[in-house]
Amino acid sequence: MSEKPVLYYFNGRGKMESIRWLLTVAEVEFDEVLLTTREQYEKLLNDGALMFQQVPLVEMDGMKLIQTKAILNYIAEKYNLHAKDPKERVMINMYSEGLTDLMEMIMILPFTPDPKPKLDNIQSKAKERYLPVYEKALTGPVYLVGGKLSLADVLLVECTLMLEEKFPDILKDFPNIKSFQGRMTQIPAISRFLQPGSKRKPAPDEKYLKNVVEVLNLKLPL
Ligand SMILES: N[C@@H](CCC(=O)N[C@@H](CS)C(=O)NCC(=O)O)C(=O)O
Repeated sequence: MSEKPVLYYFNGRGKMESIRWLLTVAEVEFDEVLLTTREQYEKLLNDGALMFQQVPLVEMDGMKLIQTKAILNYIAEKYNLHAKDPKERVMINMYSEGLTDLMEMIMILPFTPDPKPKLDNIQSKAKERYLPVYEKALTGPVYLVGGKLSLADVLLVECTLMLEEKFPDILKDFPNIKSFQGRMTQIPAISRFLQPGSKRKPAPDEKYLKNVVEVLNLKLPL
């Protein structure tokens, strides 16, 4: 098995993108196997690599890791991006879950027949339910939990950039989050990740959608 983690996923963001972000912030180099054909996916299934017949799959430390949250937690624990005690851990997990809920709403948009009402719903949920929580948590502190960089911070910067792609002004009433985003994007590893040519994936397009549908044999709408 390779020394570097190997990420098996589509050539797009989806559920793997947060894992790419976290490895990047941990300054861990990784390789990717991009799934472009049904045959590649069937091979993984036939080899027994996918415990629940789903990707993301990350080969790392001699293990075949699946389930996005489990993978994120493993990487965060290993690279000192998680908590130092159970109370901090539960806070990091609570903040992280909120962000993954919000990002999943955005993630499934391209697979939805009529995205406009969904988009409006995401915007109001983001403004009224989610962003106020992070705005308040960042009144004073530099990081969300425990005075140090954690998984929750990495997901927050990813999520804010994703939101701004859809709603460019969305952070205008959230100055603490905006300055947090400014600080985070100056971290050298993140700044490199945001440059063209990095392993960061672009927002989903028709080609990505078609690829996922073919590889997974999906019946749309989901
Ligand atoms: N709870 C899992 C869900 C993974 C998941 O839904 N993966 C999709 C691709 S993003 C998949 O492999 N779907 C195929 C299937 O469920 O048969 C996780 O978070 O990793």
